[in-house]
Amino acid sequence: MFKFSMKSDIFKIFVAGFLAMGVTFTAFTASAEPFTGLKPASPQPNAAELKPGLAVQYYGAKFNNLEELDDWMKYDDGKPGIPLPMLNYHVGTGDVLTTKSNDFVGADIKGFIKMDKPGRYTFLVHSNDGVYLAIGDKLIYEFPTVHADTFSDELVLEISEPGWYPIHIKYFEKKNTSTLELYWEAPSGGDMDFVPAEAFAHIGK
Ligand SMILES: [Ca+2]
Repeated sequence: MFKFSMKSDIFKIFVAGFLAMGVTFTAFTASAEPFTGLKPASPQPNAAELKPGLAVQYYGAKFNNLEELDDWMKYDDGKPGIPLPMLNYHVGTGDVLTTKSNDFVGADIKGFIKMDKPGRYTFLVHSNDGVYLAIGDKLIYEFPTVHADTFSDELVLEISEPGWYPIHIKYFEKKNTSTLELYWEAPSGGDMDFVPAEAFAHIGK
């Protein structure tokens, strides 16, 4: 996608400029380190028990940050929602995820993501409002407060063991527009694009 290659090219020019000036990039190089040590689901889920998409539990309340959602979830079991086939919600002021509400939604999203080849997976999260993302029991990204549509930096995951990994997302939409998107570029190649529906599953009843 033009948008992403543009971002990466500007970043390279920016870094090259500073390197030419003799500036070292401790912070930048550290943030570019891949996430490793992710834990695949153990045992791996049985194909017969898997249903498409990610399971979601909804909490209808006004949240200003993820901490408020965490506190709320201790006292409210929430309501199960229609599973999310994939994370491609960029709906403006429309309904949030699979709810019939356009504001004041908290969501606890769980399931599995299939990374079927070893190697590097580069993810991007696009969010509005707060989001927390853990894969393989490791925190990958967090933007805990209210914000307009924002892309994460590139989040590189390096795995040696292919298979299903647990994925856990906490998300809330306070007001106005809402967005929750997850993109990846898999080691098999291809462009940065939405993580496809076939890479998501949850254990259904
Ligand atoms: Ca919003």
